[in-house]
Amino acid sequence: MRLLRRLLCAVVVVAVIPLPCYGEDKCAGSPGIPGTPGANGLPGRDGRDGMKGDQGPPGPMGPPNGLPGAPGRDGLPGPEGERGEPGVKGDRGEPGPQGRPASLDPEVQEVLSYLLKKILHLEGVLALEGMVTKVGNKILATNGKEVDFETTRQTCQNSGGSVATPMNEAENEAILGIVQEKNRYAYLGMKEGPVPGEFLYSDGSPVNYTNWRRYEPNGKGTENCVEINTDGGWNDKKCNQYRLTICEF
Ligand SMILES: [Ca+2]
Repeated sequence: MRLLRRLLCAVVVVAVIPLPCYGEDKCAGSPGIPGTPGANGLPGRDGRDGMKGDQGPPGPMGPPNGLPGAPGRDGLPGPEGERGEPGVKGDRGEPGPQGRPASLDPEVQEVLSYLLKKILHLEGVLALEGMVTKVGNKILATNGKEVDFETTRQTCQNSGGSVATPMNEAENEAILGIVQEKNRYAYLGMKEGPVPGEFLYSDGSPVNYTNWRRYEPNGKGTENCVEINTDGGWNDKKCNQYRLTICEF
């Protein structure tokens, strides 16, 4: 009987799981064969309600003879339209109360004084940079370009000035300074009048300061403009030559 049990034990161990047996009298137990499943129990109680699901896709369009739905909500504002035509000009307003003359208004005088000071500073800076030459109340400036007399006149006028016109020796020297620096002759702001040899300022009045070179003017009506040379002397010259533009302000 003991032999039979030992044999059975060995068979089960080899057949199922190699559990250690180590030749003991009692062998460790091995798992049995699973039993057959039991019959289904009764249905459980209903669970609690789940969470609300997502909104479903829109349904298919209804038949064409259905009633129109309610109007939708307003859309987003559209882009800005084009500017409209200007309106009709309004009537002129009543004139305001009369102010004080500028000469008596201390505020105006203060502003003028401030501006004058600023302008003098700017003139000083421009002179320091060699961009203008100050002589008396005049400011002389050149753009470095050489053009004929008419272009010189227009250029100076467009800049708010006029062609440099020496009215005395100091002004002639100041113009000469620019002429020598650029080493170019320049036209002066005067032209020959109807009488040959008589030269006039741009306002038609006769020239009353001159610095003619020796034997000049000699054009006798054929050289209607005046140039200043690099020695400071004047020469009557045709007006279509290219000369350095020097304006005065
Ligand atoms: Ca001449």
